[in-house]
Amino acid sequence: MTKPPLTLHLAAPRGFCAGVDRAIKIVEMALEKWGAPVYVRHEIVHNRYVVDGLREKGAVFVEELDECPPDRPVIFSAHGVPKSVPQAAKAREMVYVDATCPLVSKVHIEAARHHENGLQMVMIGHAGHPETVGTMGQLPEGEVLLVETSEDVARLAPRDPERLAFITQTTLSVDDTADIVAALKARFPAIVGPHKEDICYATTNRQEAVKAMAPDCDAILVVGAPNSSNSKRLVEVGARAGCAYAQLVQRAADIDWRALEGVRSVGITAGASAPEVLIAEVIDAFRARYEVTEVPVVTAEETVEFKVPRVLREPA
Ligand code: 0O3
Ligand code: SF4
Repeated sequence: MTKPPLTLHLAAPRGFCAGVDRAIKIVEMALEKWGAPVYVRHEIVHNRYVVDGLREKGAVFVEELDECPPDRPVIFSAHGVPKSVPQAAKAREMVYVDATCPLVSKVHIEAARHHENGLQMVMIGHAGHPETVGTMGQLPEGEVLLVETSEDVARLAPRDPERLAFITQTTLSVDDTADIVAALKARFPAIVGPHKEDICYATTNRQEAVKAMAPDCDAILVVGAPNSSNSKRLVEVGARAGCAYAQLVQRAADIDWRALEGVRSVGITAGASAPEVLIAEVIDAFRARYEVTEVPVVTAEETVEFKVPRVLREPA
């Protein structure tokens, strides 16, 4: 039987970012250095395949530090942790390695600097997301006010509207965040903050690539996990940029082939925590059903790399 033709638009950049790459390496190197088990507080990155693979090598995933024994090393996930977490690890004399992405740590430092200057913070982020919890947890209770939408900005009741700064989660929608920042500046003209926001290069680039391909795609599949903020934003960006069907899939088995009946062009991208092997699996699933023509959609080149912490680079 002849296969129907299909154009596959392959977004680039897609998939792993430098912070995710580093965080996974940290767990692997910690397992090599100290042997199993090594504890990891929270999913190292939001991807079940990655987490299961590390678990097989001897990593034990927990949600809170007090679930770890004091005599085994513990790693903090790429999303960052409140200040109280390393403090508690120190108090228990634990060996810990912080896999917080340096671009998240940069936001923590920004928040601390504004606080030292006597400014109250407004954080643009998603309530309950570990990065938001970690960043808000850099400062004492009440010093960081959270907004998720422009409507939330109207409800803010800061201590002093003249002495405010804003920070953001790194994985937000670039366009939604621009609207929220505009609402903040309109209501609080004295508010200080980064040039635009704290959204990282990887989030920005992946959204750009999706925007570029969306008008040419009957459907877009984003490889990523349901708890991955940056992956979910890619689905929204694709839909908003004009693609009628944008869907998150964890791997090939999740593809709804009936929903794709009749499509002639499909866009493929992946969140920053989705491994290449799952992206390849999705592409292969299309090759099995269609006569595929691949079209790369390259909107940026990425060369960012982060070193692992020194403790893991030193000989055992
Ligand atoms: O923050 P998000 O839910 O997107 O996290 P992921 O999916 O693990 O991706 C990595 C991003 C990150 C660690 C924080 O910026
Ligand atoms: Fe770091 Fe950005 Fe990757 Fe988050 S998405 S881990 S901030 S590079």
